[in-house]
Amino acid sequence: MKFTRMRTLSALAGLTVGLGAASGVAAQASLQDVMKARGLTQKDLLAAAKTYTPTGGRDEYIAFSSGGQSGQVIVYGIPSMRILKYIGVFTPEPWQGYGFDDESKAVLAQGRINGKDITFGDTHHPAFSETKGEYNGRYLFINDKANPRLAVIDLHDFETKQIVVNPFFKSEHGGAFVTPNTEYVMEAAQYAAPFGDDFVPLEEFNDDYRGGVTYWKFDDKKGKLDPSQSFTFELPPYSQDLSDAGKGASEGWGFTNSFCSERYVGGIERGRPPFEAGCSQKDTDFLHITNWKKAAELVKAGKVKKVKGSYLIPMEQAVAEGLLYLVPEPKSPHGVDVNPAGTHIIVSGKLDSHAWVYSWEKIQKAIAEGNFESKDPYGIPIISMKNALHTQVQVGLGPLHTQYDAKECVVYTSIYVDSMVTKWDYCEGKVLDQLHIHYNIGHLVAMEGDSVTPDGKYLVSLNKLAIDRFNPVGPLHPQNHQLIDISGDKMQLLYDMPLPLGEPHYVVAIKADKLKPVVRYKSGWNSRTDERSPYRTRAGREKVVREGDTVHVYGTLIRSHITPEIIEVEEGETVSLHFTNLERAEDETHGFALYNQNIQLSVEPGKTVSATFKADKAGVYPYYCTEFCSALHLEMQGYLLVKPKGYQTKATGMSEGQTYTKADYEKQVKTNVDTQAVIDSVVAYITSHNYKDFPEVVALVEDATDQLGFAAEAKKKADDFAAKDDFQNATLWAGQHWQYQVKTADLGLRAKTFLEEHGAKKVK
Ligand code: K7E
Ligand code: CUA
Repeated sequence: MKFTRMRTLSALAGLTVGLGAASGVAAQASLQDVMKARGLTQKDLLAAAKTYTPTGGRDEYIAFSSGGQSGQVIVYGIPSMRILKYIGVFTPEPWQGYGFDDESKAVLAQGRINGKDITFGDTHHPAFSETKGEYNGRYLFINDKANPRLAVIDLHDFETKQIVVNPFFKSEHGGAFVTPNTEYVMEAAQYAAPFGDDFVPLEEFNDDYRGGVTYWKFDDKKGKLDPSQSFTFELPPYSQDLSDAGKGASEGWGFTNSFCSERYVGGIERGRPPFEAGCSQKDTDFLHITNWKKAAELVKAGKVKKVKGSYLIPMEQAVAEGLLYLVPEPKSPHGVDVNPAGTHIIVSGKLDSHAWVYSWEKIQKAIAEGNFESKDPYGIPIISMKNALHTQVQVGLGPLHTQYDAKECVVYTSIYVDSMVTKWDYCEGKVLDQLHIHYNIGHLVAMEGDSVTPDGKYLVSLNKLAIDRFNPVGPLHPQNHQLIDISGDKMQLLYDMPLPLGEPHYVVAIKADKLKPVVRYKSGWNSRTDERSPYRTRAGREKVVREGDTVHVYGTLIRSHITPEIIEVEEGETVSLHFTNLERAEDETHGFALYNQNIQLSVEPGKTVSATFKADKAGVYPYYCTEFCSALHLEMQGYLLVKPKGYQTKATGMSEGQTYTKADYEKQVKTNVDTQAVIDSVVAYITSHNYKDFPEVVALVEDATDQLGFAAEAKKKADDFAAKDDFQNATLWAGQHWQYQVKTADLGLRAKTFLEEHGAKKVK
């Protein structure tokens, strides 16, 4: 784009740019020279060739990483590991205007808890919406561990549309995990707490503190979670952990780990041994197995009561209806991962060196036969381990999470303490390969690894520590995601990517061609509610409307002006700004920043956004566009004048900094005539080609036509003033005419370049 702009300006100035003369072929270093100078090996070059993506290139997979306590989602490409976007989710993000415009503030306000704004989140597990167990590329869900919430991100524009607050939990970890047709999104509690908001002493932990798992109903048409149709299983205070939804053979069921089933409550200050001692005494904890399909039927049949406006299935009812079972699992387990066919479930215990493979067939058999070894203190039936286990495999010290390969039976497990990835076969129970990781791997992700048809190919290791891998940047280190090639028998480490947002826990990766994001909004669009904004404004219809105490400004943004350029209000009035971006061209976003009001808007093509604030102090408040959108971007500016109450204007007219003569006017007219010739030649090129076959070019041409329309109006004003011998105004309007011409030419040249680069054909 910069290049195109330069060409525009040089073309307009009638300059010829000499290329080639200075480019020295002789100065080119050979591959060997570069390898020597940088100390690279053949192996490094091979790794580089597998990740390097030339300019303009695209990635095969798009990864969505949790941003941890940054409360955001990080989007990057695989295998290039280039970061593409941070999506504001639970945390304001000024570049996107997230948390700064009225529309997104309303989304963040959905995440209030007991009337308090919570402006961060601890995001852990992103999950794609699915159809028949395949990622469908439409939505992404992500949880907040610190304040039990879930968010919905719409992948048609990569924006957060909804936040829901769990009505019962005070902490959660086992979300977001979706059922195979996105019927429900699982969200399991973590640290047990009373379901109510009142104080309950810790002495009553066993009786009144509770865990649970919520199945949030997802309305696919609306793209929203529906709290009124969601239900929660009450569970014992066992510190539920990660979850996974059953699929294939186990579709209809959900699996949730737990730790501290000892129900130990620490309190060093009360003279008690700490949590960590009491929470790791038993050799086993419990895998919770919940039947969501049957639970949904009970809800539908009106057999489940609502508490705090949401369906709650008490443990007693769940046991009586056969919806809830427990299976012992290794001490302090972490990950629970269902295989693509839904026949096996792999659980890893942080304090064990084994991964445990459970057989769904065996579990089902035990349930069908009522074959239980005992009941837990809350009356939940326990299936014995030997009646549920397929095999256990020694994979390394501190196994955490498991990902499935495209090859049957092959899996990759992260080994936290040993800092490695173990590749193993869960059908036969044998280790295949091990690769060292720097350092302390947490989650890992294979391409489409949670779907029913994983792709394998690449693995990304999400390391807990980076230590010495990058240039030091102070005591707080970047995160390190390591890219691993898993296409062969041996895993090969390809690349270290530092991530300056923390701490990412989990990533999911989808085939890039499954995503079909829009490049512009329908005109006048409220992107957060996905409907036309009542404040949308068309070109020439800008207006200021006073309603009671509020001044509504219906404005527009287009290269290179903000309309209105001057906004006048009185001290004490509430101002509600509404801006619509009139552009259609790809990537023509305008920003809007206003002095001293904490306002920064991002207005992408077609979007309408609002910002409401109280003009409580008289003064002068400049505003401007924050995206470098055009050559006259710096001139995309204006003033908000907040006048003292009862201020009387002493009208004397503006004094101009410069006066213009007939000669100035004629000089400008000559420039305009020359510029028009450039535009005409560009238009001739475009219209003589099949530009209508390229939607990108059609958008540019539409924008150019708008600008030409404005140009004609400006020219008429210039002509009229010239006819009256008012060369001051005539020169200024002729100058404005030229401004519109420049923008038209800029758009035209972008369109022409696009056509040249995409092999457009000549038409007769
Ligand atoms: Cu292992 Cu929250 Cu899934 Cu961190 S979590 S590692
Ligand atoms: Cu619009 Cu800069």
